[in-house]
Amino acid sequence: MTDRTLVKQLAASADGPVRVSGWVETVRDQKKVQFVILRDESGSVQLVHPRVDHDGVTPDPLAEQISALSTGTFLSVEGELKHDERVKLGGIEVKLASIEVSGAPALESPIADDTSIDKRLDWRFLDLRRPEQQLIARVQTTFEHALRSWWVERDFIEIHTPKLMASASESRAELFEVEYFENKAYLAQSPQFFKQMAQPAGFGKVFEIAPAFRADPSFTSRHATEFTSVDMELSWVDHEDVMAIHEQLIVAGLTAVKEKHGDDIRALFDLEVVIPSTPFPRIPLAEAKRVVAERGYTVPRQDADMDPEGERQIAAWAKEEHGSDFVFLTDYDTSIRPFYHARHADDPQLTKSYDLIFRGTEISTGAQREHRVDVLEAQAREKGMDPEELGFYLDFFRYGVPPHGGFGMGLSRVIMLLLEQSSIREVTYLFRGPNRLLP
Ligand code: AMO
Repeated sequence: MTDRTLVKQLAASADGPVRVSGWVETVRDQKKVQFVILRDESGSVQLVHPRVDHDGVTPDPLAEQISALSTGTFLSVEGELKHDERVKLGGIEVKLASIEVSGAPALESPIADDTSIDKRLDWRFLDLRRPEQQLIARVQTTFEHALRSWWVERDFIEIHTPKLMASASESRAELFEVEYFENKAYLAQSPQFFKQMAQPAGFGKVFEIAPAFRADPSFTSRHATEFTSVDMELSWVDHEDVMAIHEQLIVAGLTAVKEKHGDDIRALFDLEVVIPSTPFPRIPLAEAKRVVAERGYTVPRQDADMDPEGERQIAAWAKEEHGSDFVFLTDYDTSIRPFYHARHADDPQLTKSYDLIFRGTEISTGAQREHRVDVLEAQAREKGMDPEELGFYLDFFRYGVPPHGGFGMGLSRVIMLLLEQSSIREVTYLFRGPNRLLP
């Protein structure tokens, strides 16, 4: 087991004995020669066995073993690596000496590339074997790692806040309630309260990448009931500072993805990763609605957030006017923002908050927070929230607290939009929705 060579290492390896391990993609069982395409996590390679039994007399147990191989079976094989330009698949092949089958021979796969997404999700472990899916998972790893590195290099502290909570973390809507011994608990909709707690705790700058839960019954391409939330919160900033950091993080993430996977993304998805220039365009929500109206689309409720078509229209505007795939919508009305958002001193009807739109879909919300406890309490009351229930949170602001702000960003949404996938179902390792708890 120890001397396994990855398929991607074979090209640079010398001709001679090798062991490769992976799963069977295809078997071509010809009269004189047999071919197996073996795939591992790094690529695929051709295995070859010139039959010795084609005279119908000489015994050839290896040929029999190959004939019996089913697609999807995991194998470890030994053989002779040979570089040969004539081999289409990478100019190399492995002449088989022995095959060791792992586990039971694979049953026939119930899915194919063109199977519906729902059925593919039923068989997600098979669906994930596709090279496109493996690349999506690698892109996410790289993007997440680049953000984490950016933060760690700048002295941020990584926190892990509890996902079992005694109260709602965003609003009473979309809240999962669970039995908790004699009491009730709620699944965290966001790390909001506890990432803010790190500010009076004196941590200065924190981040978290963790699950968040929303009892959202919708079946859109961008909603899940459990998703990975990428969060940041830091002291001594306003919403403008948060936006400036946010765009730097996006640039860092996309630069890393382009460097590491640009060629593979081009080959598999026919896409170019574009590194956005900064600053991203910024436009107040009210003005954005006017721009969208001028483009011929009226957002149905003027007192509400942008609807999906409005988001697409303002993204088209940002692309045409500023050449940008990203746009910040700013200055949301207090009526459509949570109680903890800070408001403008000169226009208390507007919050110091923003949404970040990427290619026509919201990926993030950020804001400066209200840190004056009397104002915060009044804003909570105004939103019909019970200051009693929020007591633990309001206490964070009673014993000294710096001004602070941050954002939350949906990881799957970023990856979906980056790789132009049709749904977050395609890019989430295991999707959770109103009717999906398995696998
Ligand atoms: P918000 O509720 O806008 O803000 O959520 C932040 C981001 O999380 C993602 N998101 C979702 N992704 C998939 N499925 C869902 N059901 C879902 N809901 C949200 C989106 C969204 O932009 N506490 C604030 C953030 C902050 O101010 O720091 C919050 O949770 O990409």
